[in-house]
Amino acid sequence: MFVSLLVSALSVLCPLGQTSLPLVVNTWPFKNATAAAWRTLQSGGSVLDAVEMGCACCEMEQCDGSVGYGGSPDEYGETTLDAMIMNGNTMEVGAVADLRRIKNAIGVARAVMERTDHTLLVGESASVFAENMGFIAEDLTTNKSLNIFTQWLKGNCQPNYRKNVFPDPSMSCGPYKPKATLNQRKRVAQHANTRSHDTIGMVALDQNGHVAAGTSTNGLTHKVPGRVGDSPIVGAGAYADSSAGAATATGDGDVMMRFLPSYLAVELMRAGADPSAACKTAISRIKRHYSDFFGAIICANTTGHFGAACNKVPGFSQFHYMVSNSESDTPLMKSVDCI
Ligand code: SD4
Repeated sequence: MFVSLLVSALSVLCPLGQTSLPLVVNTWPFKNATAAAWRTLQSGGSVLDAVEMGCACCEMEQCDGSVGYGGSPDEYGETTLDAMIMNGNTMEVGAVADLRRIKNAIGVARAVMERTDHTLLVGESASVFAENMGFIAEDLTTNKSLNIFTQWLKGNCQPNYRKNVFPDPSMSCGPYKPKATLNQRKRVAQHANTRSHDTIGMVALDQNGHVAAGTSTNGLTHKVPGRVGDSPIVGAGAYADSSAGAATATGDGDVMMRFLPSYLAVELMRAGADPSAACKTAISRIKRHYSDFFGAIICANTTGHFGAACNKVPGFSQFHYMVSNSESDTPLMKSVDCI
C-alpha cells in the first residue's frame, strides 16, 4: 500500500520519469502513416515492421506528393526514390538511393538490410536488386509529375541546382559545361515552397525498449539526376540506437546531410539531453552555417519522451508532426514553433 502510494506520488511529482511506450512519431501530419505503424505494433509487429508499414503507407498514398511515385521529377522528368530503415538493437541499416521504377522504396531498403551484408544500394543496380527480390518494376511517372516537369521546361528550367556552369543556369536549360571561374551562386530559395519536400521520417519504440527509425522520399523537385538527399544517409535522415533513442530529419537534405543531425540528436539524448533540447541543438548546429535552411527534426528517447524542432524561415514558422502512444487511440498532431 505504502509502496504504491509512493509510486503514484512520484509519478505526479516527477512526470519525466513516466514512460509512454510503445510510441510512434513521424514527420509532418501524415496521419494514416502513423495509424498504420501503430496498428502494426498493436497487432504484434516489431518496430521495424511498424516503420516499414508506416512509410509504405505514405509511399502508396504519395503523401504530399513528396513521398513515393509521381513526385519530385528530376531534370529528366523521372521520379527516383530514397529510403532507409535502421534497427536500433543491432545497428543494422538498409538503404536505397536514386531507386528507379520501384514504388516500395522502404521495402527495398529493408531487403537490403535483411538480404545483403550491405548498407546502401543506389541507382539502376538498386532497382535490379529490387526486381530480383520480387519487387514489381513500374513507371513512377504520373500525369502530375509529367505536368510539373513540362511546366519546368516551359519556364526555362527554373529553378535548377546548377552553379559555375555555362550557359547561365539562372536563365537557361542545359546541357551545361563547367565555367573556368568559380563564383558563388546564391542557393535556390528552397523555402520558397516548403511544400515541395515533405519526406516521411518515422521512429518507433516498443515496450521492451527496441527502437527503429526509417525514411522514405522522392527527394527534391528538379534535382540533378543522380542527386541523393539526406534521407537514406545513416545519421542524417534518421538514426536509431536502442540504448539512447531515435531521430529523423526532414528538409533541405543537401545542407542537412552535412551535419548528421539525427546522429547528433541521438548522441545528445544519450548524454542526458531531453528530446526537445536535443532536436533544438541539432537544428542550431546547422543554422550556424546556413541560417535560412529549411528543415526540421523529431527525436524520441528510450523512455518514450519525444520532441521536435525546426528552423524558422519565411513561410515556415511551425512544424507539425504526428504521435501515437498509449495515451490516445488515434494519432495526435503535435506542433512546435521553429527557432
Ligand atoms: C531530401 N530531405 O531529399 C529530403 C527531402 C525532405 O522534407 O525531407 N523533405 O532532401
